[in-house]
Amino acid sequence: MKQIDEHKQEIAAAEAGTPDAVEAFRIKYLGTKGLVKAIMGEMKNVPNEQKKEFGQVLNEFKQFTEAKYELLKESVAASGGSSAIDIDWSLPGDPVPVGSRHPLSIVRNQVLSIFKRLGFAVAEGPEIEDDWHNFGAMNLPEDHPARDMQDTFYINQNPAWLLRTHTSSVQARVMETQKPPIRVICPGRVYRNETISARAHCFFHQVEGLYIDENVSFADLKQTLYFFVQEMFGKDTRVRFRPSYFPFTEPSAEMDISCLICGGSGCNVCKHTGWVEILGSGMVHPKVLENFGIDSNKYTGFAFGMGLERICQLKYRVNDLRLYSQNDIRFLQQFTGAV
Ligand code: 2NL
Repeated sequence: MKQIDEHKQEIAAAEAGTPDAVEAFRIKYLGTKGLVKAIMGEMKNVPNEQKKEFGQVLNEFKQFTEAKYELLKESVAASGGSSAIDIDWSLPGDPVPVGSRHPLSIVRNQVLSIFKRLGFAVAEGPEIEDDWHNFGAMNLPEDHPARDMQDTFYINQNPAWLLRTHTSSVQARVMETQKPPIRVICPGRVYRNETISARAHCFFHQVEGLYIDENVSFADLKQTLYFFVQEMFGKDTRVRFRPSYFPFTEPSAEMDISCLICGGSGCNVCKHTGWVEILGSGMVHPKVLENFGIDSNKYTGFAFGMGLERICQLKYRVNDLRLYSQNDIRFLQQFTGAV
């Protein structure tokens, strides 16, 4: 009886600030190996004539303990699972680390926003493509080396599918479903079967643009891309076009900008020429237009494509392509200050 009195005092004084502490209380006093059960086990040692009185005391002790348990449970629930006693609300909060945008995303967003201001709409499409949208529609002949297994990833289960090698496949899908005037800009990841090194990777990020309407000329191509360069790299940047060849454009041109690193006087980045190549472009080949039922006598268009890794390398001086996909936060954190 004396023991029970002592336990009652202890129980009355018990506190529990968390759900775990409430559970510990239950186990200690009301569990199958708890105190209440243990004291009830004492019943067999009580002389018969006292059993009734002791039984009543025991019962009352059990109810007392259960009531206390309910009380603790309620007060923890009311305080949202933690007690007001053991929390110092004046402590500073846990820091929430703010991430940074990936440099390729930063550059992609910059490129897109410039072309959006010129009225281009953003279009996206699948990374797994069929031969027609990636190659056939783009006027690449059956025996073109780009179609080779060595250069293109084909899907094992169905070699009619491949990983797109450029986002021209997205423009193909736009031409398939829309009529001119067409003015789209297509960002996305593209894949090529290359041995990975500082200068080559098996995937990269591209932005391609396409503009088709009546009377679109090479002058429009030049002025559009010149405007892009001025917005992207600054008003002092000069451009030059060099004749080139792509199966999907005719005529074709590559565009260089004056080297951002040395300002044109010659350095390692521009291999001492003062110029660096940033994109390929040209007037859309009439065959490509006709592939989509676009009358090449009525409509003309220009198109261009650029690798974002290259733009990013020039803007942020990233000298190893592998850095973009290694997820090394020492690299990524350097862009926290960029937009
Ligand atoms: C490069 C060069 C280029 C195109 C992409 C294109 C798309 C259509 C029709 C015609 Cl739908 N051309 N795209 C044209 C010229 C160059 O990309 O160096 N890319 C990284």
